[in-house]
Amino acid sequence: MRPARLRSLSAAAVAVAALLATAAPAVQAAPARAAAAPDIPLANVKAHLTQLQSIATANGGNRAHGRTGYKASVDYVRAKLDAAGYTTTLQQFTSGGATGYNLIADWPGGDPNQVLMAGSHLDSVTSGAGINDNGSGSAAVLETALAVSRAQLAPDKHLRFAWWGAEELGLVGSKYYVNNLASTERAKLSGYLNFDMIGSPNAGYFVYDDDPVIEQTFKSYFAGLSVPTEIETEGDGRSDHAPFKSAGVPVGGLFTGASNTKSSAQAQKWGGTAGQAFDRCYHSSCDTTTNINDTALDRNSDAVAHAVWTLSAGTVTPPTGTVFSNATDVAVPDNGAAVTSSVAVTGRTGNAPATLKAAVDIKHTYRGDLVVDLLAPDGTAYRLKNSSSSDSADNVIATYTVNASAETANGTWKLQVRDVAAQDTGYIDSWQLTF
Ligand code: DTR
Ligand code: CA
Ligand code: ZN
Ligand code: ZN
Repeated sequence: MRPARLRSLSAAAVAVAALLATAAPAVQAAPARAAAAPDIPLANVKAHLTQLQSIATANGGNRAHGRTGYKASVDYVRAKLDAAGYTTTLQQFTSGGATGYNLIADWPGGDPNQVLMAGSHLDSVTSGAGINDNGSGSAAVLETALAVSRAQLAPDKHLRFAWWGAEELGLVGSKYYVNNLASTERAKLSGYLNFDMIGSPNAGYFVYDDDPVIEQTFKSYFAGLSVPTEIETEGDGRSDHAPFKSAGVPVGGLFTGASNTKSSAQAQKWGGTAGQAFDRCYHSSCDTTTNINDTALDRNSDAVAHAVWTLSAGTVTPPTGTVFSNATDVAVPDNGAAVTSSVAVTGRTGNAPATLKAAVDIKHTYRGDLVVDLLAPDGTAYRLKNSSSSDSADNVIATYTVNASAETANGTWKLQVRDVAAQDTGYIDSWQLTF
């Protein structure tokens, strides 16, 4: 509420504001974590795409299995990795009478009994250069691997990157890798992250709905960007994560869409064109370097790095590092009824922690108008922020620590926001709970 402008403020609210204005909760710094991933430069990722495009152009217009363009693609990626200090291996296989190659790159160090993998297929279809499908995933994984080298990252877990052959023939390369991995080696895989089409021109932001920890790692990253995500539904077994999932390895990944059509609701939240395919050049000759959405490629490349950094830091174990988030905007009525935004907490055991972290992002002018509460699944309210007639600053972007140890962890938790003074409006942008 702005004191300079006389505004209606109920007497009760004035009394509450006066009484509690000094009781605003302390804003806690986010807990110290493993170093955050660096930004992945979009220009670097696009430079790899330019190289892959040149390779296709010089080799009959494609980078398909069994064609010269595929092996040239492998040689390009491998040379970058060798120069960056990786231990690279070419795994050969035969499909359709032609030799295929998987490129495997191990980053020296880390616990050999806990291996985190990230991969993408490097082959295209025969009809085109395959820049979105799947130069985009291959370039993002390559640039993330190079960022690991630049940072001289020394994660708790061992990092392994992979570029698969003959995915377009039916996940042939990744199946060959998993089937030829000794069961003792397979058991060491703590997770496999897959990136197949992450720069679609009419992009959607889809997260694979498989391992919950991997899924939440991606979802909380995009929540931090205030980018809503959806669960990937175009086809569970339709990329290289499928053989790993069948072998019991935790999997996850990102996808920006192929031939399915973007809905009006999706265009509303992501932009782009409703009624049009996410990628109109899917498996076509027009899948060239012009067939990329830079914003989607940049965001997804950064999400790849975030997941690699986060999930390879052995210290972030599920009981303390699981994030439940909601990035759907909720308008807060001016001087009106309270509104809520929910997160469904699952997979926990017992009660919530005594140091439950609630990170909120509420865009609202004159934040003194707002009262913010956390509602536990049983309805118990925990006051995060009181109103204050003197707090004229905008936006509530803060992390609160709540002693929720009396509450059952699993269930629907709600962020409740009420505007108790006329004028100045806003909305819940996103929020998350970290258990
Ligand atoms: N099979 C991939 C593209 C693809 C289609 N649906 C999905 C779902 C999840 C990941 C990838 C895909 C290809 O054509 O390479
Ligand atoms: Ca970036
Ligand atoms: Zn494809
Ligand atoms: Zn693909």
